[in-house]
Amino acid sequence: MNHPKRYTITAALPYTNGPIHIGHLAGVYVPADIYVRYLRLTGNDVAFICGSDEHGVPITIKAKKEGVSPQDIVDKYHAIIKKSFEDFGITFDNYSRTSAKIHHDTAQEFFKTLYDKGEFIEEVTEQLYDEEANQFLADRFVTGTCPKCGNEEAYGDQCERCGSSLNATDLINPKSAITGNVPTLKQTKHWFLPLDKHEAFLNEWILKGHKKDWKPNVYGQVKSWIDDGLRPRAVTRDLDWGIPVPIEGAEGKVLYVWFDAPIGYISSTKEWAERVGKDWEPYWKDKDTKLVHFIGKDNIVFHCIIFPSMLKAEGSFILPDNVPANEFLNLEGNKLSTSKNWAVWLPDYLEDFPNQQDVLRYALTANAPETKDNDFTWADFQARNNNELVAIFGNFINRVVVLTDKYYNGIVPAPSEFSQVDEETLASIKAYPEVIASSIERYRFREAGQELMNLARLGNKYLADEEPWKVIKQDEERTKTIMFVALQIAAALATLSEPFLPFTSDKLKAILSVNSNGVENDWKDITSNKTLLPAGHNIGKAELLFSKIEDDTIQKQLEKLEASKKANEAANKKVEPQKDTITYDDFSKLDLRVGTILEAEKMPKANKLLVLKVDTGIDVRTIVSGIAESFTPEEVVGKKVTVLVNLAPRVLRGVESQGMILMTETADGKLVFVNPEDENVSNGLHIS
Ligand code: B3M
Ligand code: ZN
Repeated sequence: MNHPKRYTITAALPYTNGPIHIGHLAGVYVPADIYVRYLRLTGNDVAFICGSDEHGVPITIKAKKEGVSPQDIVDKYHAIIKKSFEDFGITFDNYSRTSAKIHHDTAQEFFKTLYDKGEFIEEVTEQLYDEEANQFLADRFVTGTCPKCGNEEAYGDQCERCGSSLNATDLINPKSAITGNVPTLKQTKHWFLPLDKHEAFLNEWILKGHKKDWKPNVYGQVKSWIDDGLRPRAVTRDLDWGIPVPIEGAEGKVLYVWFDAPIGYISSTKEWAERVGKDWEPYWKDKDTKLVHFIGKDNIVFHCIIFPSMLKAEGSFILPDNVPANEFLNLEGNKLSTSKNWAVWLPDYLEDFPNQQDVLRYALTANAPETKDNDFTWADFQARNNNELVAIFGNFINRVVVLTDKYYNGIVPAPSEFSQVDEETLASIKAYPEVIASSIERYRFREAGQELMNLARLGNKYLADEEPWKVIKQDEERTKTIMFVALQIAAALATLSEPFLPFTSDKLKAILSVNSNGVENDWKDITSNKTLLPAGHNIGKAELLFSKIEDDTIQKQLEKLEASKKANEAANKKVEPQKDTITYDDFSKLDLRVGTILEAEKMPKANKLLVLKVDTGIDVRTIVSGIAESFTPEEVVGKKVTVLVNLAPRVLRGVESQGMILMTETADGKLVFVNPEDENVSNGLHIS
């Protein structure tokens, strides 16, 4: 394999509005760290760059919610995120933050360069404005219906359902995220990056260029955006949190967070270079440097279209060689969500599973959402640990080390003649670096991780077939050969596991006295003719690499999830204010009766409606009810319900509805028949 020696590897800058969770890890940081560790191990010059993304609307919203300043929020989460990455073993060369001076300077300078080159369009346009909050609304300050896919919860910068990149004014029925009000339009001046002007270049570079080897999910998204036609995009905002726009006439305006954040990769590289006494420029400007961005799928447009257009417009930078974006990880069947607290948070994991970073790394890699969304379950986590790490990898190492200690006092025995199986086994070891490397270089980390486990499987099978514990009784020489071969597999695992299981790799190297005592192995040595653990080498004592995870540990995690979900639902439940007072006469106008549902069927072509036949005691009548998303027809037949029988009839989809069934809803939005005793309904919920 012939690759350039210098790599700039970036991992998406996490927003500092919450801690890191397993979705971030699986999508971005674990694969990036595997890739980087592999590159370092194979002798490359790597800058692994990250930092906190401290601007943008989510941070201001979080600050408002908690009644503190945005600076308080970013300081708090920057510290938490940075520490948890370190503790988890993500080996960034530099972890910066976008509030750093070096970043403000770099981003402003970048803007200024494009401005001076005439790369922006300056335009006064009408933007959404919240009169009550006295503020322009862009990005996550506004939600509404996506014009492309109809998602009613699209944001002013992006629809998370279909991935479209949007302008706030594209949204149908926009609503302010601050007050809930319908925004008005107000004129304001902004600077736009004319993406349409870069369409030809993007077409050439990505679609006609060599980017066919990009992951199909990435290539496909980019192609559809380009095919749809690109439009100018504002790169400034009317906000008070962010990097001031560095030109005259832009007072009170800041750079759009997605303009400054990717420049954060550059400023973080500068910060690193200054610290270690290097020149940053080759990492961003030498065309032999390979630039790779690790991101999640919601960031594709920014890394494949907008940032490259910015870099191209600036003129002196290289462009990414690849953007291996992952799909999303779900948790126990539901979308991970910071705001809904549906997540496994990294700081919590590190506390609940001390010294078990590699178990999570392994489970997330084995289940990585590389080609489609995937689900993390605690049951799978337990199975990966118990059935693979403990039963295969750990078991093999333990047997080899214990037997070596027992038979030879920890000294690697000298082999005599190799059998055919021995020769084949030694040859297979040599093939693994290439096999694993090839998967890693194609960004197939699940496959790579499984190949590593296959090497441990090979070791286990070898021992099980050769049975040194039996052979020792008849043939001491043969036993030495078997143990020698098994020890070579163990040594290969110590080195090859480093990208995937770095803590285990260190432990195993210590056990085998590798990279000390004169034995030094790197990735390439495994393929070479070098003996990884020579006869006479003294290894250390056995130590458990992994331990079994019991059912009650898993049960605790499941309970924790359930509890945090319930707490969050209760906290987010909006109790509507009381309506205007009515008189008894008003009330007595309502004719409420007990009824029984006799028949139910779905209203054709309507997702929400059921057509019911209800026995009200007075008569049997038809009632159309909007409950089809909460009940199947079969579930409601026979149910006793409260019916408002004197509501004026209404025709719905051609069917006359003669009354209304009273319903309420549970905390998670499911409708139920009125029954205050139902444990899922809480105080203050509306009956309607
Ligand atoms: N902070 C978005 C995110 O966390 C954003 C990434 C920036 S990378 C330059 O999804
Ligand atoms: Zn959409």
